[in-house]
Amino acid sequence: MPDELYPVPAEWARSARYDAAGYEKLYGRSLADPGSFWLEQAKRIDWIKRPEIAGDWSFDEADFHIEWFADGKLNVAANCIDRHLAGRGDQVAIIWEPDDPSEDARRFTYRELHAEVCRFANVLKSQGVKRGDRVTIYLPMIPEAAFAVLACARIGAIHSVVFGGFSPEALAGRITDCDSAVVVTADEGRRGGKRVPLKANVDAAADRAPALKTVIVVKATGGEVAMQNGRDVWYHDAAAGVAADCPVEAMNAEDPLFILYTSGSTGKPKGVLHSSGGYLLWASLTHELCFDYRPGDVWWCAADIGWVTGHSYILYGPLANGATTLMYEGLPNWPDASRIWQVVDRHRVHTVFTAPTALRALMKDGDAFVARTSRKSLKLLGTVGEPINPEAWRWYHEVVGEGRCPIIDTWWQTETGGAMIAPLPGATDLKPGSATKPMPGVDPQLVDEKGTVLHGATEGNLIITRSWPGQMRTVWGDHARFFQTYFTTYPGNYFTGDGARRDEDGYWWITGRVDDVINVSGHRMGTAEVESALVLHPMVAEAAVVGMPHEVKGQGIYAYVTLNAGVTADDALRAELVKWVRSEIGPIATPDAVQFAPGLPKTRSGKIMRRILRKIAEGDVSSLGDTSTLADPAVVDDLVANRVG
Ligand code: 6R9
Repeated sequence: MPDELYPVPAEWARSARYDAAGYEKLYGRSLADPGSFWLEQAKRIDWIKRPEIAGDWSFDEADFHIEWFADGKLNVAANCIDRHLAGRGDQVAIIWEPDDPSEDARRFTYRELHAEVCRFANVLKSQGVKRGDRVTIYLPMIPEAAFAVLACARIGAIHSVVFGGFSPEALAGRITDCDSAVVVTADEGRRGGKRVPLKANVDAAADRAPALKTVIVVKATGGEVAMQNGRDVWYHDAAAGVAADCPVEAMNAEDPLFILYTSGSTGKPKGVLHSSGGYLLWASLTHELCFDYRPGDVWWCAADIGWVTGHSYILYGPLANGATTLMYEGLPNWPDASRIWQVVDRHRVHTVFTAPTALRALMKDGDAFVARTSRKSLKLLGTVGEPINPEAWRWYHEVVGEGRCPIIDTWWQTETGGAMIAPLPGATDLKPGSATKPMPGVDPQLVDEKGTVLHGATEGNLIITRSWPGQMRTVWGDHARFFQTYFTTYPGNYFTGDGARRDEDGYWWITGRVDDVINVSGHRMGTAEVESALVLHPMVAEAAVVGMPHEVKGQGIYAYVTLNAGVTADDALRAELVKWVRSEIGPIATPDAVQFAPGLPKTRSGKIMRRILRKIAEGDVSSLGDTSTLADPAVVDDLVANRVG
């Protein structure tokens, strides 16, 4: 059966920067002559010193290095703010929509953003932050989150944003790993009418994070918090004494811009490190290509700043492009399932960029919540974070976009800095569920288990054969792990950890992770991370965690737990373990099912056979495959008999 095809709407074909031929030409040039192609692209950035070299890299072990525009100098914050002051200083840069819809939105022009960021930068400096220092940002989705991030970029400090949903334990680990002496937080966060005790979480984390010396606290809700003398500083007090102007630091293109921790297939989150020049170029270029952003458009990426999507597409990409970017404090379905579309109407949003999990949740609540809003301002819709099922795609297209807005499904990763495979609205005919075609400079290939490159329409593991400017540069503090994780499975290539299919039209379909990472509501969770949390519980002897299909989250977390001898397995303990994991990692790691397992299926060499555990969690017990290599095949019968759900 041929795939459903949604051709480029005539209006987009006419008006967009690139049509199909334009894209092919751009892509062809990017691969044929990368040196001159990327130096030309680099002109979209304001350089303090213009680079004369583009990419200089090798994925081979003997000569492993990745550099882009290494002789260039720039300041990322100046690119996102200062360079717009002359032409669009009075244009709104950030629209902030509060959690509570009865409150007024706030708007900051580029000129106001400049003053706010300078002030924040001066506060950081007054607290001793210098170029190269790490600053942990643990804030809700309030304007100060944007100011803090950009203030770091302005003075050359490296920010590490930690999602506000992470536990004190997870926060402490991230502060310690990058040796960050300063944390920026708020009294409390607000989401869906509920308060999140951010400052109290920092207090709890501080006991386990000896590196931490200073906590800068933004007053967001006015909630009661304990301030520790000599360590804690109210932001508004510190800001009262500083100037609203702060010179920019001239950074080398390869200087680090930020660290963002992400789950991998081993227990400890990796500090993904991004560069200044290459990253900014990638965020800005992909924002323009995928969303054909035009001056005056209101752009809304409905992610949280705590994830890479928020970094690249709420802040860096759109602001580098002089956009009006909307920041939303709350949840997509609060107070009800029409909130997103109400916000669209309230601010005349042109593009919404969100995750399939949010769409599936809204879809469940029914079309009436959408239909009661106008959405006339919308001209483009985007998705990111996980494969979008065609049903959700069609709902987004028909019900939300009333058939007129192309759906831009962007495949990428924390590691890639920005979109890697995605359609261009004026160039690419769409197929629901396919991320379609690669961005300029991106050369994806499929390989089999042995690393043999596969040709034509087929399925395999997804590798990227060459470097691109937005590629991560290292794992903070562990360069060997960077090489080991991404470049040893298929030597000479970057391994994404994803599986994919390429169809007869050369379209790419991402099929999901092929490693021990699961994707819960568009968020990455390492199964090993959840296992480590479970075995910390005094009653747990062993744990194995796998993904299971989940109607809204995409994947849910299914945990098999072996208890210590003599411990009684009951529902109270099950509930306690779920709570335990939430408090160890955070609500995003909440197990959806906990099965008590007297034994786990292991090979004679002691390796847990996850393939079998996955099948049982999926409910697919008729095809467990060969279990004869197990040390004790009988455990499988028990697991099947006591399956949860
Ligand atoms: C940006 C982001 C990365 C993993 C990635 C893949 C999955 C992201 C996707 C997608 C299918 C898409 N993923 N976008 N799968 N289609 N459009 O999500 O980064 O949190 O690091 O997750 O998410 O499995 O490997 P990150």
